[in-house]
Amino acid sequence: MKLKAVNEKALTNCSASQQMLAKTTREGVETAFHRALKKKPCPYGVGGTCCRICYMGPCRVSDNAPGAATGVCGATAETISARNFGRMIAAGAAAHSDHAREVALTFLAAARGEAPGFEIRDEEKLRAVAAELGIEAAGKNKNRLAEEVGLKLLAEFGQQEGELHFIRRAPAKRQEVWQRLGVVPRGIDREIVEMMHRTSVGVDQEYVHLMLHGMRTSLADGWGGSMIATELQDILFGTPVPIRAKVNLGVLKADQVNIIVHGHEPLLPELMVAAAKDEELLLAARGVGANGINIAGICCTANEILMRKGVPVAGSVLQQELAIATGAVDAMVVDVQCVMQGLGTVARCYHTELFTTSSRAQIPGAIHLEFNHENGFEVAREIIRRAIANFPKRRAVEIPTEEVDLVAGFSHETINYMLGGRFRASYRPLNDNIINGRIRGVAAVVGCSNPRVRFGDLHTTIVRELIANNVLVLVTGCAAINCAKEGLLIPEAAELAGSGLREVCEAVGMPPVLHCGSCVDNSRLLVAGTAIVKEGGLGEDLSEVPVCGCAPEWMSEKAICIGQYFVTSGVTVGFGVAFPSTGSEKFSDYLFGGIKEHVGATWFFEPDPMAMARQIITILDEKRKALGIDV
Ligand code: CUV
Ligand code: SF4
Repeated sequence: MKLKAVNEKALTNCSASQQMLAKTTREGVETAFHRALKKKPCPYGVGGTCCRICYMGPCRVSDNAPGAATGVCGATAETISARNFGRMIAAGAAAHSDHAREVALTFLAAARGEAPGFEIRDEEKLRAVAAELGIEAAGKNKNRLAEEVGLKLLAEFGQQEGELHFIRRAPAKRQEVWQRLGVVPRGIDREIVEMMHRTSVGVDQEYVHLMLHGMRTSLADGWGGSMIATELQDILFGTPVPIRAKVNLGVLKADQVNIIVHGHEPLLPELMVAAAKDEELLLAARGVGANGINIAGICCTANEILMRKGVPVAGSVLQQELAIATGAVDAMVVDVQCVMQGLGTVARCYHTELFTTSSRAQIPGAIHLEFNHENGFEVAREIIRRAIANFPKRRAVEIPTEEVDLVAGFSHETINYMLGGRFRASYRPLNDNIINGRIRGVAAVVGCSNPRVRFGDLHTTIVRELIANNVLVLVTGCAAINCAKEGLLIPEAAELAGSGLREVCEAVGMPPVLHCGSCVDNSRLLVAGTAIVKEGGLGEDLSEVPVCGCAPEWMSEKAICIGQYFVTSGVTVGFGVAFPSTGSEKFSDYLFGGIKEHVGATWFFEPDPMAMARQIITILDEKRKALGIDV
């Protein structure tokens, strides 16, 4: 395909990606960046007021278009945008929670000895979670106990009545807010199903009422599905501790068999990392002239195995096609979520073999080798064998040299231990530093990247501004990877911080930007925020603590669900790019304002990164003032 020249520098701040964009353009290989330039978003859809839920329509409505104020059924812009928003929350919750379900099933199989290659690694965390769930641990070995924990958490998916267990982790005051609003989730699947029902034609048509259920569904993710995924993965693979690694396309090696693992569930990737050390496979690799087997990650799969194993990260979501374009990827292994169909086409332009591995996802042009917990090791070895056989077929190889150091592994447990020091793990020092003003507050910068905005630039611009103003930054997902590529995730980055934050970072030896993991690990941020509240001195609820969240380059429905569970938990959240309520003034007024009366926090929309950073700082300062600690 002949492609029009693109301005690589305008598309991203990442030089390795710029280089690959020039290469793909030259070679006529279309990527998401090229397609985004050709396709403009639908003006109704972008504001959330395109309704496709029945065939009296589809209807596109607008607050201010004469004659287009309602759909055929009479639905108003606020109803339509709230319904669409609710469905985005449901889809996001479904994605995270179905990931969690798969992990729970593998966890259970591992406990029963039915999942070769998997075992219960973090017994300490297992015992802590069991105690929380009220499971009697005395006299039980770890597998027996894990079986009970697995069964108990698995039951929360299909639970019809009652409350999800981890809701009780939240500050007492926050739980009262949820009780009062009637938004405590009963069962994970139930809330998602009810959201789909309520938003089908002719059911719930009052936007605030719809959003109350949106809140309940989001909580079923944040304090349900996502939290279950994080906790069980920690027990199964180990709770992350600080670890050094490398990031960007330069982690691909010209002289090694390169295999990229991409997607979300760390199950098969964990086995692949282990299998890549197999002597027999290494010998086979040498047989085709390769000096080793190099596994690297993309997207949240990358974050998972980075956090626990220090596996190098090739890039974030918008680099999936660009990685293949290096010509040096012998196999790419994907499972679920954020995997572009375009990979199939790009892979065909090079020698890369693309493998789909989940029973839930296939892509035209990919080889489907299904993973389940019984055959995991064989699938891992088979893929590596095929990647080795593929190695001699490389052509048009050009690997960017960018390969940057980072430190990851900041679980809640790590933060507790690291800040508390050797003698007593605690959040006290963090709280004290917030109270004395060395740290102004804590901001979470999370979420995807989106070719509609300059890739990576928004994340890093915001983060630089925040740390310069003494805001401690926690990152997850693709935002974390993009910040790592700019060298913001090493202790030396403390030089870029304001004097207060810098002092704290240097005393502890930590970076000013802490990588807390994948998207499901945003649940770690809820736990960390709660630990700050419980430590004392900064209010009694998450809505009082100087914390704020943002996803400036978001694109996924999952991001909306995450944003909503933060807001429902009392943390104000800013999004960039565009916002799917702006087609309705009423619904926007609620999300950006009225919702505060319900949960003590709001959404805000701000596409400009510097303005976003300033907005976050303003919010933190307001919280400080309310607490009487403004300095
Ligand atoms: Ni789950 S959801 S693009 S990989 S952060 Fe990355 Fe993170 Fe968004 Fe997807
Ligand atoms: Fe149109 Fe109403 Fe049907 Fe939506 S539900 S497509 S607004 S008629």
